[in-house]
Amino acid sequence: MVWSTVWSDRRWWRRVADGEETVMAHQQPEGERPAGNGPQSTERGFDKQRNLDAARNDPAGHHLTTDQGVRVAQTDDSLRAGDRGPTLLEDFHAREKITHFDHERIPERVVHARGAGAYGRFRVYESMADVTRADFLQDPELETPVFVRFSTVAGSRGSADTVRDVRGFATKFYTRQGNYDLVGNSFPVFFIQDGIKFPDFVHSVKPEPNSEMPQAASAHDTFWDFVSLQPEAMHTVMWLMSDRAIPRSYRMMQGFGVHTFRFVNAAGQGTFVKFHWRPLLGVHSLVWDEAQKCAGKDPDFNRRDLWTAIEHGQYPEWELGVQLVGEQDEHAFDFDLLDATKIIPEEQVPVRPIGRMVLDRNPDNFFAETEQVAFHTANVVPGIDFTNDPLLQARNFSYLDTQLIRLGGPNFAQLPVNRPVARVTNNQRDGYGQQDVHVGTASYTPNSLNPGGCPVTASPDAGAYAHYTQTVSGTKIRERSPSFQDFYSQATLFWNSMADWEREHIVAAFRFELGKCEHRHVRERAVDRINEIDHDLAVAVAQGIGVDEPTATTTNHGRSSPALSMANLAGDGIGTRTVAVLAADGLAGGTLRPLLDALTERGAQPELLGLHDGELSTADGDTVSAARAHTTVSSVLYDAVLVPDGPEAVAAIGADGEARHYVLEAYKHGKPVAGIGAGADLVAGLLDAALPEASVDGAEQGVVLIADPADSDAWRRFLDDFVAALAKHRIFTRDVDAVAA
Ligand code: HDE
Repeated sequence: MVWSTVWSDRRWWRRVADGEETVMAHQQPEGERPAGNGPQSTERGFDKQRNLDAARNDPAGHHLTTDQGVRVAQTDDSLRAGDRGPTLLEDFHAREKITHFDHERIPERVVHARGAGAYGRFRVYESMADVTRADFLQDPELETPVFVRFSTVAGSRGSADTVRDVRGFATKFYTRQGNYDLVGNSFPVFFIQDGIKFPDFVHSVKPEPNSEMPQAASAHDTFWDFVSLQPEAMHTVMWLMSDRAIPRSYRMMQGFGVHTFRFVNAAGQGTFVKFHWRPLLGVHSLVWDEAQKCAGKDPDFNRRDLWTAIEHGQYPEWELGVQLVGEQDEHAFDFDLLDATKIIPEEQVPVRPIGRMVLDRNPDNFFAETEQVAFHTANVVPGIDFTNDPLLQARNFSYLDTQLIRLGGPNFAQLPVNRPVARVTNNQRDGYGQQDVHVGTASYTPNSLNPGGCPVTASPDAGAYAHYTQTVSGTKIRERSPSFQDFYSQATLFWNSMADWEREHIVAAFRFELGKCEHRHVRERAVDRINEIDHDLAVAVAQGIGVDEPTATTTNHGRSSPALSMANLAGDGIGTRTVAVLAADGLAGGTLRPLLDALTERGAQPELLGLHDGELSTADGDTVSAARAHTTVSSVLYDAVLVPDGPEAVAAIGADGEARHYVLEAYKHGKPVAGIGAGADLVAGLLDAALPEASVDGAEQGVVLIADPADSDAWRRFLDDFVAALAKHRIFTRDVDAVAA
């Protein structure tokens, strides 16, 4: 099926199947477009997809050829002297095919190696001209194409998605003034203050160099050794120990620019700015036991989730927000705006929503697009500038440098995914893989040989980048500013802002991670550092990892910031939540169909998991198709589990250990569990047996049961309760420790 992009009635781009509508509303008629790789514009936007079309290679209707375009008659046997004889050097096709294969791999990213990307569009709500002259932030009617790459940080390219880690959230805006890259993370803060520490930090979290273990994990000695010796890390360590580090979905994750950047308006006036992405689906995470199991059951869990949602037309959306601080207020905070280990609490400077992004197209080719995309913090457009944050300054060096080795030379900006939609003309020449055929004799400025001396420089009024004017003076010094020396206040602020269940998960995470450290002194030092954040937290951690409780009492400042708690960021819809509906022959089709319809109508995705794949017979003599057999998936891959009615089916489900495990494991992970008729009896029986001491049912506990589905009032209540439980995402008030699952 061919997909194209149309203007939807919600004023967002969406793709529809071929045949319904194939014209892209923003496409400009062929003749009106400038030649070359220049802007393919309309009044309202620039078409990156058209820009990519030139590079797309679709085999449909074509013969197999060599790289030279010569058609190939046979590709299964090499050319040889006699059918049992030696292979001939003359076989140019075999040599070319194998040589190309030998060179297929490029170095993976030194960090953020594992990622998933998608294309989409961004649009500002209203002109931001008062603070920035950035063209893509002026006109609410203008939409700017984007490519976003989400990633984990520590793991290799083939590592699992659901590890405990920061997530990258890098956005390339293909603006008509050139590419702007907002290379952010899922946490608003970073582990270190100065980029010179980045190699040390990354070496500590990567697998230990002697054994190359553990993969994609911070739960080992070198990480905890480093962060406990480098206490500026402790604020971000708190985020890492929280559920923020195991997102349910990239689509349910916040993103942050982290550094303080600078907006500059047409008058040259600067405003400090912090960037925030907020997912419209709310912010949700996995629980740690589930995350570890997902890593085995589906190592592609987050990547698949993004891909599938986009393929199903459930396009993820984020709102872009900014915190703006006038230059006069640079020193109005009890932390330094240039310190990337600090947030600006939202209660102090609210986040102003300024626009929205939707991701609506998967890449055609992972390597060409997601792997070869090259982000760079220094890819800025007029109106966006840097600050002296020493982490940002180092990044402005590192990202260009790293692409040179990763993508093999200086022409990576010409790769289709990296190519700006803005016209590129300059005197940079040659190099490996040069794609452009530069015309003319003069490749220098100034020149009098090219017509008009082109390419000629532009004035800021004609769209040229103008660096923010700033007086800089100082003594050459290798020293950290005293304003960077408070390492614990905001770590405490984070801890104080957590809901009870978030705190429990943080304590458990610390115990798990430090419990993996072999060196006792590393555990002890980490507890000392935690003690600086909160004494009770340090005591709780120490008790779990077999070290002495810290004796030094520290004082918690008692401040909190509600915006930091995921409990306040849940949202209220059930869009794209997945429900595992266990099924077997003999299930009651009469109640099943309206249930599936009701959930689907509300945007959820119920899936019938049969005890066997294929057609299942219903009690009323009909058949329904299982989406797949329950043995091929697992409860950890779903947001809720439901057992439908039908005594024969329920008996079979109850007799199947793996099916029973679905119910108990979902309960343990805080997920809604539901049952209808005989299915309700099964769910209640399983939970009673697992937790004989506790009263576990009740819709407020996310256990939603209906005895008689024929009772229409009860049915309505059942549906409402189940939907409400799904919207909560997880019910963390349950006492689940005793559940063996
Ligand atoms: Fe990165 N980082 N980083 N980083 N980073 C890279 O660039 C680096 C930092 C982030 O999907 C590398 O192309 C230094 C903070 C993302 O392609 C490399 C420092 C934040 C991605 C690099 C930092 C990030 C990267 C590796 C400390 C959040 C993935 C491959 C000064 C604001 C981009 C590459 C993608 C990737 C260097 C710190 C985010 C080596 C030196 C802080 C999302 O250049």
